[in-house]
Amino acid sequence: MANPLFDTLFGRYAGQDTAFLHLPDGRMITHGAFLAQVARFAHVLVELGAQPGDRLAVQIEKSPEALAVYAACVQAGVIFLPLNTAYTADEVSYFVENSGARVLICDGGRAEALGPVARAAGAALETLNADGTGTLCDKAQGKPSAFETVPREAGDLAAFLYTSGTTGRSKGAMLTQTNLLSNAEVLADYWRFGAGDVLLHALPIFHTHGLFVATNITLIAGGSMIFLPRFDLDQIIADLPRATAMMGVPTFYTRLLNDERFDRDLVNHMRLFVSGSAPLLAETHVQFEEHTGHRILERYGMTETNMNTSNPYDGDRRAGTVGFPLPGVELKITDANSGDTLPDGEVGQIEVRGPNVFKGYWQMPEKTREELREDGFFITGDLGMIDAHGYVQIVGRNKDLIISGGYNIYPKEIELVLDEQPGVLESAVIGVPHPDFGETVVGVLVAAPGATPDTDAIMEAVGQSLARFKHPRKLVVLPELPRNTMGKVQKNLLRDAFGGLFK
Ligand code: MLC
Ligand code: AMP
Repeated sequence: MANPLFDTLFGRYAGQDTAFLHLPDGRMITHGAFLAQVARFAHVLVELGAQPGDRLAVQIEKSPEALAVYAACVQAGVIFLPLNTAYTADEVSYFVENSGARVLICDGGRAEALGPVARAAGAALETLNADGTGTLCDKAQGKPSAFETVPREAGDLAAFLYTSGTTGRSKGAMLTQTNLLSNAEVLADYWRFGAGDVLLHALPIFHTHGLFVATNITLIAGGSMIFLPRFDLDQIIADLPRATAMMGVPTFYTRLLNDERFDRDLVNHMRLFVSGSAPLLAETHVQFEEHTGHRILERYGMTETNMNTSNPYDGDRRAGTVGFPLPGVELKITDANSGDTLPDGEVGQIEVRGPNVFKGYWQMPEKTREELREDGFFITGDLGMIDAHGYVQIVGRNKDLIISGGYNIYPKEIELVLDEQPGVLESAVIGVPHPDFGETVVGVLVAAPGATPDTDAIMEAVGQSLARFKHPRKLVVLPELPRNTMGKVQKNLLRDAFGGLFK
């Protein structure tokens, strides 16, 4: 095949009038119409000077056109780099600079703030608004509705997804065509997706879950999606009757369970509910089944690896587990010090290998070597075990990471900002249980000698540089941080002390 990812996901639909996207305003976009838009965008990318292998960064609202930009990149051989819409200009600046992006596409409302970012990085700036207007669409008008697909090898890069690290610096995970394609093929089969499926899609499309898992699977299977701009309870309740499947983070399911309109009758016809990106509490799993008769299918993945494990479609979907390694994926539990494989039942670090595992971190060979072994096993940073029935259980993390509503937050990044604030000697950022987001952020500050930190001013400063979802929901001031004999901050003690704040 000339361009395996494009040909398999998109190219085969050219000219077909089958349903692809159902939109909240009642419009339906066919596969053929979508493909024509993709081709027009691909012509614009070429006009903007984007060559195969160049990076194109986007910070745009979810829309059919936004999805078409992803497909246009695949068709033109350009590496797609989606960014969370909540990121501040400071944050976007790092990603554009670090990736050496040739083009940055943003919402019109952000063009003024991001203009200097694009200029400083030598990137072309275009706009694409939530309603499909903007300079990108202006330029696409009148372009041909067919584009000669740029040939790509299976091992060529298709996307960069940035993921933060324990040092606070984000790393660009390089994903190949094979990484994406192999995983979509396996999952569509494992979860029995078919042309009759209508996926209720309320996830953002700048992360693995909404972009690759949900979208690529639907495309492989020939199904369609109810494509919602965001998770809105009223809209979800209204659309569930015409869906067959839904994918979400645990917050989706706890919010649904808290709504009295969400009952057995509403979802009797549904084929599948999938949860991932964060731990689904066993009690949510049980409550969901009692309430609806459906067992949520929980799976486990990462930006670097796509999906690794899944509970079975037909067999027993067990609460508190993430199921079995997917076909083609090897998973082992190892001792963090020796790297030796541990027997079933023992807790250790989770390592995975397979065609789903990324190629490495962009321009960070040392980081890549630390996490991706020479034999192809990737050290996930998650701690887990394989139980007596072969199910994988995740029991914790070997990395200092908070997952709030499915978004990853690295404490170090926030601590670096807090430490710089006037009156602050040092800080520690922890995750504590939260009824809606699963976990949320608490910042613990120690005052500089004789100073009283102004927490309101500090929150304002944090808001300047960090996305809203990373902001501490509470700042507390302590005389000192608990440390062990090695001088390491004992975050577990802080979590014990403040774990009840949001209960
Ligand atoms: C929004 N806010 C969040 C937040 N989302 N704060 C913390 N954590 C989050 N996840 C902020 C808002 O800016 C707002 O700020 C306030 O919290 C309340 O907003 P809301 O209206 O209640 O939030 P909402 O817009 O409904 O968003 C919540 C959400 C969303 C859970 C629907 O965060 C979401 O779609 N999450 C999915 C993330 C995801 O796709 N992860 C997959 C990663 S891929 P204010 O100013 O109003 O207080 C991956 C690999 C894998 O991990 O395995 O899949
Ligand atoms: P990300 O960096 O956004 O790709 O997040 C990946 C991380 O999310 C994993 O390393 C896990 O810690 C976590 N994760 C994903 N799915 C699950 C799950 N089903 N249960 C527990 N944690 C999960």
